[in-house]
Amino acid sequence: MDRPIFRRYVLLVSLVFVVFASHNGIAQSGYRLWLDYQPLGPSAADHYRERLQAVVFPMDSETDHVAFDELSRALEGLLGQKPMRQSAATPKTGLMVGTPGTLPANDAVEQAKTRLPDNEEAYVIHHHSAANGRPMTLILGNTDKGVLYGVFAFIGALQRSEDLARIDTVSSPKIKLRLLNHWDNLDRTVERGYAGFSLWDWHRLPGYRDPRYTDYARANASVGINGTVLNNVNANALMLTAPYLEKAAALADIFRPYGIKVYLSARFSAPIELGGLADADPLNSEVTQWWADKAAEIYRYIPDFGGFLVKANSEGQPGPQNYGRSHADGANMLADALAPFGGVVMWRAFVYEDTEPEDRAKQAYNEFVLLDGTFRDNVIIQVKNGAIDFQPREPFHPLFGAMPQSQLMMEFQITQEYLGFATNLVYLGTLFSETLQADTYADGPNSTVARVIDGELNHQPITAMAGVANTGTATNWTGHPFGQANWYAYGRLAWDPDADAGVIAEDWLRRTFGNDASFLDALLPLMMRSRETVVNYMTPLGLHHLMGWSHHYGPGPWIRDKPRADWTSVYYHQADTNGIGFDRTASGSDALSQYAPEVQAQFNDPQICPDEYLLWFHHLPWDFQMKSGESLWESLCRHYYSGVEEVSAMQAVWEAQRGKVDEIIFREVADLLAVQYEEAELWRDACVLYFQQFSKMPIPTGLPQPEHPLEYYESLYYHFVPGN
Ligand code: GCW
Repeated sequence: MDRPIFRRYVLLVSLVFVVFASHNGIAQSGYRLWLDYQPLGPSAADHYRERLQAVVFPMDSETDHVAFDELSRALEGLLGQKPMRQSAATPKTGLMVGTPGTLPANDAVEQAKTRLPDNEEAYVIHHHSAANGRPMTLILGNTDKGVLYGVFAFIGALQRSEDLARIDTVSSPKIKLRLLNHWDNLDRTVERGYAGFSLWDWHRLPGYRDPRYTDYARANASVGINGTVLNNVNANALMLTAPYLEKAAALADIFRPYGIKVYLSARFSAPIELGGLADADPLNSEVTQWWADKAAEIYRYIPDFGGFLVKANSEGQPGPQNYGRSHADGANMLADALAPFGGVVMWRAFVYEDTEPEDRAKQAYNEFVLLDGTFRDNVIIQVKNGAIDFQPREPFHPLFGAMPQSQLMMEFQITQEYLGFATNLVYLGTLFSETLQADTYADGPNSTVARVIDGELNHQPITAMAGVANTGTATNWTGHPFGQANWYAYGRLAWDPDADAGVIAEDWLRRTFGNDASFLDALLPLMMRSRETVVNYMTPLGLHHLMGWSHHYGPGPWIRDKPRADWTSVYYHQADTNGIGFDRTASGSDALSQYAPEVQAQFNDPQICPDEYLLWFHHLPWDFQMKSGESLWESLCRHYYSGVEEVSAMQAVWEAQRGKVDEIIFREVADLLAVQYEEAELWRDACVLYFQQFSKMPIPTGLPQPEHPLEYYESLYYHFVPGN
């Protein structure tokens, strides 16, 4: 983080701290996430208590009920006082919550109404001083959903101990569909899941409705997530059978009051597997009829069903290309089946050839750009943030700047498949923002990815974002206590892709751990730096895809000779005695030409290309002179070593927090940081030794030699790695 911004945080942090003494030593297992309403310090509590004694909160719907319950729960926990509901304002009333339709008309409501954006999920928190001087806070939504989001935002402000007179916000989501994607299998294993088993207890559904489902919905609603895809994109057709639809419907019923819709991953070959048809050709009328009937059946179970997510012709999944048809043929066929009911199709662009590949980074673009403008209005193309696969760092996916006549959505990975699983502390808000703020130049400067996916640039009516969930049955939901921050940050950025990752991190810290200024001062910079740290010890300077075979755990730069070249590491790093890196300029795969000329100009010349992307786009000799003046080899070593040192610095920062957080969580994070340190060392030593065979240069003086020879690292084998 740059210094001025950091100073601003510090200032803000200390100001709030002076006004309200905060609570210390929160006792929590992590289960309650950022919704753990521990008592506020006395001055904050006193400030709120009197004003929030009585509330006017008309209740017309289930959503109103859950919003009021949440408010009561929060006030009871934070202030030790449940609010009294009243039908009209009395002198004691400091809070009114509702819509222009449900609240009694008065000046305050009229004023707040004028500030409400035209969006059914928008809300305003309006501070009103009546003529008699009595202050009043209004939480006003256009609909009950806006009310719910407003209530959660208001609770957040109380958790941060903000002065009531300053809690005044207008907020409207920039993205319409804000989803989690669960890669959850029906046997409850989770593909790339590191936090236990699937939350969905299929066997006991629909009969047993685990209270955890409600807590899941509360957490999502609190950050604005309004959709969830329940099953893995590597889909089992069984999900679409009646027994499972009944189970999914039970979940949908629980989520509905929280404004959350259920979606399902659809297996493209389901008409064969379930319907007994001879093929799943999207132009075969029997197939289209099968899907139309299936859609009608699903809507009988789930009247507000969101739609399908589809992974087709990718990594062995069936799809329209099996029948010589295009992705548009497949997506449009499903879209037609859902259209009468208002459902959408999220069709993934994560595709690459089964056969001898073109540079994998180019393939999605090659397949999809030709189809621009041919998709139905209820199809949205789901594009991963980068063109390879959720690596610790990738340049933004070229498709974001290349399909102006199609609806595009973002797919991020919240689960840390390539970023250290649930043992590494990595705050992903910065990674998400980096992609969102990247400039595609599709329509001149400031054509950021955020503006593409929020529909501003190409005026797409349906906008969406998906995050591959990091949740599971772990007591604390995400395995690593700080993994919760990534769920939180994802939701906040889906609501507003231009939000500041630092503000979000601070918010999460305060809501999770309280408002102790010294704790925040220490932890905020740590979180903000943590992603760069992992890049340094795993894949610095634009390297990518160096992880262990298949399970993706630990370093594997030596991975070669697999069924496909682009599943190996040697394909991506291309290290040999001449140098290292993947040449994606015109002299190589020319993937760079898929970007706008302005973007090409940033990356094309290795002398100019930012270090972060250097070896993504260039193959360079080991003695190539870096901007720092060091050789490429030296710089590579320094990045690996500094990554490990940074983890050690994180450990020291955390050690100093003893007593400021609950002891169990303190220990858990401390232990996990120790694990992270070992894993970082492993990455560093394995990669440095592996590349040294080619550079034939010494590890720069002053840096310790790896403990073991390369063969040792290559021989390490891990049994039963989770998520595989
Ligand atoms: O990153 C890769 C994962 C696969 C995943 C695939 C995808 C669900 O290793 O496990 O499959 O991406 O996104 O489809």
